[in-house]
Amino acid sequence: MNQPLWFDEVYEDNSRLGLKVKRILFEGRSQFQQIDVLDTAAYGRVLAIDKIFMTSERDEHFYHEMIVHPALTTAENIKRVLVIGGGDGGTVREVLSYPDVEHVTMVEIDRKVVEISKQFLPSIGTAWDDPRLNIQFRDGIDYAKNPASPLFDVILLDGCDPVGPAKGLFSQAFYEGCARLLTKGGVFALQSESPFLMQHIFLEIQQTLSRIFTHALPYFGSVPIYNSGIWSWTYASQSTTPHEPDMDRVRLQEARCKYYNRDIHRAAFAMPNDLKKLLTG
Ligand code: SPD
Repeated sequence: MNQPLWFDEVYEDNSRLGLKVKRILFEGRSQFQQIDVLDTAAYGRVLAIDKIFMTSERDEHFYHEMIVHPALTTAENIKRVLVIGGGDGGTVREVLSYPDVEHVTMVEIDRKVVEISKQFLPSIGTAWDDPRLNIQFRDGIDYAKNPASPLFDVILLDGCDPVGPAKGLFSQAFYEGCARLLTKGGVFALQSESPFLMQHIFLEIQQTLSRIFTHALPYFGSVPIYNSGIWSWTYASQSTTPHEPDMDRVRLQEARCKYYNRDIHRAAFAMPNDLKKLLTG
């Protein structure tokens, strides 16, 4: 009898999250990384990069709604948005759900991730044809450092874990570049890893961002397909007062989102005691 096929994300040789695979839809290497698309029993179609789960048909809303809406409901203006990474299309889909967004630049290093996502994950990237979207296949690190890059009201960093080409997306120089590209009242939000299993990376991100921005506030949620389940994002801005959500924008999202609403938004910023101690001493 054939053994069932399992695909594991292994973290530091200490823990692994495994999914039973019904069918491998794509496996191959791009110029930058290993890309796999699997049809799984528990999560539907799943995208993995360098053997790390990125997103799945069944749980993608937990991640994409949370990387986008805390920033987009609170930034002073949301006309111009920059998304760095996010090659599966889930983040730009959420951004483009706001009629006030006039222009989105998506800077993705790996054209192949976009091609494969368009082909195998059409339910995630539903906004590829939106005329407000401009995709540039180039390195987000260079883009952020380039003095010729234009300014944005919101910048979202939807990158991988700090391995391979994504490593530089966790550096102070890169975050400084993003800060320079923000308009006044602008917001920078990024995925900031598991505050439990990857706590050292999470803490380093907080410390680095706090050196650059007036506010750097982590917020939390669950992403079932990520190792350890509990996940964090960080909200950073140069404003002197914290941003309050624009309730018209919140209501718009409450009418369409599966996960995000005003209570989730507020509760996500609640800080667990152990992390509070680690961050504030
Ligand atoms: N541990 C995986 C973190 C990956 C975060 N980005 C995922 C891309 C989804 N658009």
